[in-house]
Amino acid sequence: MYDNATALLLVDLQVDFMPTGMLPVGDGDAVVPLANALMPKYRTVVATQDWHPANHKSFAANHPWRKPGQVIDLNGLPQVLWPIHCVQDSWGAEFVSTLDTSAITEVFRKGTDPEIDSYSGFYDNGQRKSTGLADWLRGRGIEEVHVMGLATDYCVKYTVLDALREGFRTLLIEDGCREVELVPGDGERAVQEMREAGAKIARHAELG
Ligand code: VGL
Ligand code: ZN
Repeated sequence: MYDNATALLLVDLQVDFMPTGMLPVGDGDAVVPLANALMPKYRTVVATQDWHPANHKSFAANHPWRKPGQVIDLNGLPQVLWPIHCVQDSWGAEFVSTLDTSAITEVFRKGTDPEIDSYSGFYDNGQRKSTGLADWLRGRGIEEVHVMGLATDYCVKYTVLDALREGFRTLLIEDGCREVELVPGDGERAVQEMREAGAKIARHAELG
């Protein structure tokens, strides 16, 4: 059991990010048993949920003649276009059925504004609107977060960078993550970026 000031953050363990989902993360299902094993060790477990309206502008299908993987300018920010995924109330947006959701303390949803994407569980990609996660954590006396989930090079990375910016000691559970890797090497580069920003990187077996 960790002390009460440490929370586990589970990033986007949803059907659409599993290998058979709409935005498949290779081997993404392999981290679910790890999440289940870790949850009972924390008093506070937060799960983020990518939660897009069907008209979300991160979907390639909502732009004529665009396909997934292309990058556009969306309201002044570069935006990777994705397949339709994690549409609010759809099956693909649900937590994967193998995840033990009974141990989750609170769920934070993100990506609900169709005009801006939100990889981080804390803020949208323009740092314009907060999900309330940082204040919620502080309200519970949390000082340190342990982060795992999907995908290393997008939602995990931005969640970790924002956690650090918000002043939380932040540890990445490296073997609890998998990457999308639109470009080969993106996963490794993301881990490097998190390390340089001040995150501790550990494998789950090394956790206290
Ligand atoms: C994610 C791309 C689009 C993620 C979410 O969870 O990493 N990636 N939406
Ligand atoms: Zn998304």
